[in-house]
This record gives sequence, structure tokens and C-alpha cells, in this order.
Amino acid sequence: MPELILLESPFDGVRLIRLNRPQVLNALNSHLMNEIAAALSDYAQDDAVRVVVLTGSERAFAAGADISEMSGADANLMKNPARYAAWQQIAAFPKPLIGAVSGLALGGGLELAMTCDILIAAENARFGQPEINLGIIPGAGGTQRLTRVVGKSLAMEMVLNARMLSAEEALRAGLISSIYPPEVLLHHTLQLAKQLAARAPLALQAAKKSVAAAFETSLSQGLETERQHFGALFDSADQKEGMQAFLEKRRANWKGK
Ligand code: CO8
Repeated sequence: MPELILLESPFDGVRLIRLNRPQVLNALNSHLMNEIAAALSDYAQDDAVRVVVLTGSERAFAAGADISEMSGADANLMKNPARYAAWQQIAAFPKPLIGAVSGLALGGGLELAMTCDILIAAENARFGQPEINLGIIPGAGGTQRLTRVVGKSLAMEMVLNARMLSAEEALRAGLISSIYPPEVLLHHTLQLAKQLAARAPLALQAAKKSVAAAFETSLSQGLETERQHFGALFDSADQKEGMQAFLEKRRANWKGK
């Protein structure tokens, strides 16, 4: 049983992971990161799971990597690729991962949020990369994912000068796609998850991989990735079912095959 996260099944096909270290604003220690990665690894293999929602508390999604765990580290330790295994596993989760951010998403907390495919935030959300205040820089994707999403100038201000973004600013910058009052954030995020869970599972995964490719590759490679996934779906039973259902004017019955 995980100790630092809570796992729930709010609807068929939907799983909810809640970060649960409230006493330290969900600071991300290795144990917590490993538990998230392990849960996602189980969900990746479970056909009954279609979509996962990741959230924190109302006060904090996560206030960063655990500073007390990192404070005594040296370069040798922090450069060890094993330290990033959980982060990589989370980023490689093949099914849609939706982040629901209330309160603080700082440092590693924002980096974790940015591994989600869709980010929904509460009105009280605050996004920042304040590592510069500690004499370091982001180390789990903050300089790369943030820059690709919000652009160079704003990313530079956030990373070089610890500029924080409000939910409104994050929406304008393209970091999140919707804002809700804190008390209904999870409800709306779970409704979105429920809608996705009712969609064709193989197409969802192909869609995620193809959109993600836009952040990883050149346009020509990304277009090739899209073509490959698009083409491959034409060997799926769900493509036949989806188009047949359209022609017969009925609702499709997805099999995930
Ligand atoms: N790590 C450890 N403990 C934390 C963290 C953290 N990141 N953030 C908050 N806490 C703890 C506080 O120490 C405090 O504990 P205690 O009650 O025992 O003193 C408790 O949470 C509550 O925090 P505060 O009393 O400070 O609450 P405030 O409301 O006054 O302030 C802040 C909230 C502004 C968020 C403040 O806590 C703060 O500045 N926190 C640190 C934010 C930060 O710098 N985050 C970046 C961390 S570095 C990082 O994330 C690098 C990522 C690298 C990833 C690669 C890993 C392999």
C-alpha cells in the first residue's frame, strides 16, 4: 500500500492519485515520486484504466522537490540517472494524465504538473520555478517543458527571477487549459476524465503520443509520427466500429482493440 499518495477510483476507467504529504505542502521526496511512478506503471498495464487524474491538496499541488532530502546532496548524487527514473516513468505514462492544480505548483511541483497532458487549475493556483532562490536551477524538465509551453521571455523570467504566475496568467500563457473555483476543481477535472474514459482507448493513446511528439521532435518527424499512429489505427477493431457506427447513426461501442 502506498503511504504518501491516496488512490481512488471515482468512475469506471478513471483513477485519481492524490499527493498526500500535507505537512510539507506535498514536497516531492524520492519515496513519493516512486509511489506515483509505481501506481502509473500498474495503471499502464491495466486495461480497466483509461485515464488518470493527478492532484494535490487545496493549498498545494506540490511546493517542489523535498529540500530537506536534497540539501546535503553533491553533484555526483544529483547527476545519477537513477534519481530521475521515476520522473521518466511518469512522463512515459501512455494513457491520458490530467493534472488538477490547486494552490502552489512550485519547482519540482510545476515540473511534475507539466508531465501531465492536460492541466486544469483552481483560481488560487500559483505556478513558479523558484529554484534560483536556492542557488540551483530546475532539474526535472522546468527549463525545457516550461520554455516550450510559455515561450522564452516568460520562461526566462520564471527561471532566472522566480517570477510566479497566477492561474489567469498561466491560462494566457498556455500552461493550463481551464480555471475553476477551488471547491469545484476536482469535480470538473473528473468530469473531463470521465469524458476521455468513454473514448476509443487506442486512439486516445495514439493521440497523446502524437501531440507529445510536437514537443519532442522537428515538424517533419512529428508529422511522420502522426502519420504512423494515424495509419496504425486503421488496423484496429475500434476504427471499423467507429466508422460503422457513424454510418449506422448509432453510438460506437469501443473495445480498445
Ligand atoms: N521541501 C521541503 N519542505 C517544504 C518544501 C519543500 N520544497 N516546501 C515547503 N516545505 C515545508 C516547510 O519547510 C514547512 O515545514 P515546517 O512546518 O516543518 O517548517 C511546511 O512545508 C509549510 O511550509 P511554510 O511554513 O514555509 O509555508 P508558507 O505558506 O509560509 O510558505 C512556500 C509556502 C512559499 C511554498 C514556502 O514553503 C517555500 O518557499 N517552499 C519552498 C519552495 C521551493 O523552493 N520549491 C523548489 C524546491 S527545489 C526543486 O523543486 C528542484 C526540483 C528538482 C527535481 C529533480 C529531482 C531529482
